[in-house]
Amino acid sequence: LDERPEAREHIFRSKLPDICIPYHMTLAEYCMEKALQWPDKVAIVDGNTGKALTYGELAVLSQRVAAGLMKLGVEKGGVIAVLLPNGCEFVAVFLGAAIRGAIVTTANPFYTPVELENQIRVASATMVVTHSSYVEKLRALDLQIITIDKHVDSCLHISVLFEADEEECPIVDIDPDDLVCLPFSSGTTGLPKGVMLTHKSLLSSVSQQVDGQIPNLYMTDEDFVMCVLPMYHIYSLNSIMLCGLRVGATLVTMPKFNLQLMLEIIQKYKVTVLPAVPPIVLAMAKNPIVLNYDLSSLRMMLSGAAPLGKELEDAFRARLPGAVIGQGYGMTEAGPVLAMSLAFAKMPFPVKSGSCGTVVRNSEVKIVDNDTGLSLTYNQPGEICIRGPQIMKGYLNNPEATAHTLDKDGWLHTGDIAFIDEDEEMFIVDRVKEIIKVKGFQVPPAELEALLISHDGILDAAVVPRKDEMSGEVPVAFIVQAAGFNLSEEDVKAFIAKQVVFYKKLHSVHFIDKIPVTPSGKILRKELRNKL
Ligand code: 4UW
Repeated sequence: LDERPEAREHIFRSKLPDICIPYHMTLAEYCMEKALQWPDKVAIVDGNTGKALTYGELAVLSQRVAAGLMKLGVEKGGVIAVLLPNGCEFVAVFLGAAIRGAIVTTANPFYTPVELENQIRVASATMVVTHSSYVEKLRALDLQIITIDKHVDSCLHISVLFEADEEECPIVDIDPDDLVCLPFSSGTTGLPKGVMLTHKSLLSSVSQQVDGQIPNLYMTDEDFVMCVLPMYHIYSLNSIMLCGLRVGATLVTMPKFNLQLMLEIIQKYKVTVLPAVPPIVLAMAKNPIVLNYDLSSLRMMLSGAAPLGKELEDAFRARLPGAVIGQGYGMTEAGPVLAMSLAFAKMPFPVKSGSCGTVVRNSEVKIVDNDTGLSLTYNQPGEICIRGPQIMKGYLNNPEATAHTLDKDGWLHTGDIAFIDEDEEMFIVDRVKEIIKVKGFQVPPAELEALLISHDGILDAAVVPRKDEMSGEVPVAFIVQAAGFNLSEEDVKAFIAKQVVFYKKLHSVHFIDKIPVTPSGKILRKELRNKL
């Protein structure tokens, strides 16, 4: 009997050769390595205002931020929350913190005070950089607040960072396994957790996408990359911001999505790369106003963070045949990119609509049958597991959740069900985890269920996804009402709506007698989904 692991496991790899990843570098050094070659090139331009920052300016600004953070007492390993819309402030603070050896936790600025408090507490952040309009939401927390726009009482102003002396930029001994970023994700189950991403994780993920002789995601210093997806989400942070800087592209930022504005900006700046989520692909493929713009500069459209149907991909192709469309597949815990379409490679491969890509280089993927634990071969659906230098170190202060997701052999279990065909293309067909994806945003059912049962009139609750043409999925609740209460659907919706960010709002509420559970007490989510 052949006892070697490779004899027992079917492992999938990229069709491109592995590359040499410069693990010894820090993330900031790596992303700004070539900045000196093009100091006068624009690194970031605000698509609305035209305000621009060159690579040379960004390099100096991030050194100033590092110096300023040190002066303010932020130590190596200290955690800073960044609560900002897309723009040069986000990028400079992120890089500056990385140079300082600090860790950035990113969150949606539209989060409610309760959502923010949870994350800031779990992350042990001591400082937040934000816009003056969000300060009131943070007042109750014990935090040093820095505002990027106007001065606000008892807060510092961003000038303490941006006008610090770059000569005082600290030289910090950073290990590749030191943390640099702490995004939050609920993973396969439960509440949002801090995902420990190290310098090595993010650097590896960027390298797997854009480095080497035949990059998988071929972007160059001639590209103008649309940055409309929020930088606080790992997709934009990694595949737009960090990849864009690494190759010397110009990031064209927008603080929030607006189709018409985005089209104007693509036309005006001759944007070449458009990373998007399925609702944006839908708009590009179907909305008539798209036809009023000259979009001939667009050469590449990426979709990710949620499933993109084959029909939609084909509709986009028919409308904009000059642009290559394809998908990437990411998960915060996976650092984040697991697979990327080889249509984006420097030497592109033919690909099929509906595929979420081929596993990235320097990584292994296996597809596991969750009943038998065996790894499967071509065309057999099972849970995707990935192993490589890019995956997370674990969940912050949560060994139990970490052990549930990362096994002893170093495999990350994604909770996504997929098969891989003979051309090494991956197709996601289902999800065995709880998470609901609304326009690519995570909505953790456990969070909504906890809020629901905190209501005196609700005995038990379960939240599951319902398919939705515009958003992909939306959360809906099943409720067991307490005796003596007469709650309406609207009462329950309103109760949740005031406590959560807009995309977590409930779309419908169904009253039932009992939430179906397994003998061990786990909610039978599939049964509820089938009721819809
Ligand atoms: N098809 C179907 C997909 C797909 C998908 C993700 O919020 P998270 O943790 O993370 C993300 C990251 C997405 C991403 C990052 C970088 C990148 O280049 C890229 O593609 C261009 C995408 O979404 O949610 C993770 C979960 O989201 C689902 C899947 O369930 C995954 O576990 N998901 N991408 N193409 N589903």
